[in-house]
This record gives sequence, C-alpha cells and structure tokens, in this order.
Amino acid sequence: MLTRLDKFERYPLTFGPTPIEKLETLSTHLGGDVEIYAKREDCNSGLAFGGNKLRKLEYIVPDAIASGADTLVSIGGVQSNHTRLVAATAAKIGFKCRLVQESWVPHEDAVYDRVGNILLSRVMGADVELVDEGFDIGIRESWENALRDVEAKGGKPYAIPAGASVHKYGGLGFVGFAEEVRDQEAAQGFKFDYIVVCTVTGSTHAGMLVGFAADGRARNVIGIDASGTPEQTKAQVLEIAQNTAKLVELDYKITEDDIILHEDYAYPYYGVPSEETKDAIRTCARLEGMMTDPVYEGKSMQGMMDLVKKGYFPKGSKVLYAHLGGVPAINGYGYTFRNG
Ligand code: 5PA
Repeated sequence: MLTRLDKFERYPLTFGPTPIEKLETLSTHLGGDVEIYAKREDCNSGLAFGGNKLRKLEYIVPDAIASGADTLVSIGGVQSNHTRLVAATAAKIGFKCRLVQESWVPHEDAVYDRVGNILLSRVMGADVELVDEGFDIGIRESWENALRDVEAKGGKPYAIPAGASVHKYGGLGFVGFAEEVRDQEAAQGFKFDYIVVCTVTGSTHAGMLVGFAADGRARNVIGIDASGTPEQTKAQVLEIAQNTAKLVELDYKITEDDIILHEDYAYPYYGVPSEETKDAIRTCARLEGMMTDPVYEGKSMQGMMDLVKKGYFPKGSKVLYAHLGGVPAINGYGYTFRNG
C-alpha cells in the first residue's frame, strides 16, 4: 500500500475487488491501436445495482454510526444514482433515509420521476422530496432545510452532500480503487497507461488522483466532465484531492495542473444526452453488451471513444475505463431510446 488509507475504518458494502475485463471488440472497432479495458464498478455490490457511490460510503458509514445519528440525509437530481445508493446503505445499516431530489435535468419524459433510481429509492423506504431547483453541485439550501426538518421531527440526521463529495472522507474510497488496480496490475503483469473517469461532483476523480499520484500517475487520470459546469467541478476536484492527500499522508503536492478534465462532452446540458452520447451508448451496448447511461457513463464513453479516434492516446496504450454504474437512470429516457 502506497498511501495510509489503512488508517481509516471501512464498513464493507461491496463484494470486494471489482473485475477488469478487456473490451476486445470495442478496441478493434476503434482502430486497434489502443487496448481498452473496463473496471466494473457498476457490478460492485448486491445493494440496489451498485455503483461508484458505495466505495465512498464505505468510509463514511463508520462516521455516521459513531455520530449516533439515525437518518442519512442526502441530495441529487431526480434520477440521482447517489441518492439511490444512500437509500440502499441506510436500509442495510438500519438507518432512516431522507432524500432531496432537485430538478437538475431539463429533460422531459412522462415517467421521469416514477422509474429508475427514484423508484428504487422509494421502494427501499427513503422519504423522497422533490424540489424544483436547477443544477448545482455545491451545498444547497433545500438539503440544509431537510437536515433541519429531520431534527425538528426528533430525528438525528447525518449529512451526506451531493455525490458524497465534499464530505471530509468523500475522497477515500477511490484512493482504494487505485490501490486495488495496482494489486490487479501486479497479478496480471502489466500496467495501465491511462484511467478514464466521468467527473461531476468530483470525489471519484479526486480519490483516483490521490491514489494514482502515489505511483506517479496523477496526470494519467483522464477526467471527462459530465457536469457542464467544469470550472466548479475542477475546483471541487482540487479541493477534495488536496484534503484527501493530507488524510492518507500522500508524499506529493497535488496542484491544479494535475487535474486533467476534458470539457467537450457534457453538452448540451447536464443529464441531457447529445446525439453523439446516444451513439456511444448504442455502440458500446451493441459491441460489448455493456450498458452505459445517458447522464454520466455514456458521456465518458463518448469522450473516451472520441479521444481514441483523435489519437490522443499513443499507439499501444492500455486504457482503463472506470465504469461507475448509473444504468437504472436509462429508464427515465424511455422515449429517447424507444427505437433502441
Ligand atoms: C456519478 C455521480 P462524481 O460525482 O464523484 O464526480 O462521479 C460522477 C459520476 N458516474 C459518474 C455515475 C454513474 C455517477 O452516478 N452521480 C451523482 C448522483 O447524484 O448520482 C453525484 C452526481
């Protein structure tokens, strides 16, 4: 272990190390000069379809239990994956769950607030509140109101911000991802040259940055912005990475230059897939049977495919696509994909 992640208590919510598989057909389809692999964070747990939030929550749950709280309180868009996994975690650890779901996505579908993630959260017993506010990854008044409301009703809230990102331990989980990749690299006898990650609230990217900085690969983490507000996302990645680096005693000073964030794929808006994103989702599904979603992973898939086609990765590179989950949201896009 190259960081002091072992100092922190972890409450297991996942199956263990996630598999890495080669995307042979997709690699060939994109010209064969680059080998593409996927690390399947989307298959990491039996908790409500899993996904990237669970690695983060594994380091947050011990603090929630120690605080004496009885209700996890969090926030996201209507089809937030994060809130779905907070609901699952609350169920698993015997807490109540209060969720604020804001109108972050200007997308119209008759059943958008009835299917996919929000349906799962409701079935898992979360108290779901819809709030008509637009996209913002920062601290929200609606969430602060929910925290106060839980208290006013006699509950003991535990605050988890959007994407579990600006939580003091939000970056630790993906330091663990890098440690795990290093073990898998040692076992398979080669290293990855690049790691591609979808970035929005920032702690997935930030944790990876810290974890891979430990063996000199900070700038090999290639973020694909899906927020559409990249300045704010980048600033948040930097802040989380620097805080997390301190926590795990990283022997390297992370600066703004270490944050590689491609801004060209989030269009037209957070949560709204472009024609190119839809094409990337279909291509990956048809060549590999690997599903990605229209909000996050479809955009990072589009970005990775475009960067491969443009020759961004030198010939012979091994690229690891972090598949972070999120597929349940596609149910909210039934009209978009009505013909496949
Ligand atoms: C999300 C986030 P970060 O927020 O840590 O940058 O991760 C981006 C990301 N892929 C990538 C998937 C499938 C994600 O769900 N989702 C948020 C949510 O509310 O679900 C936090 C925005």
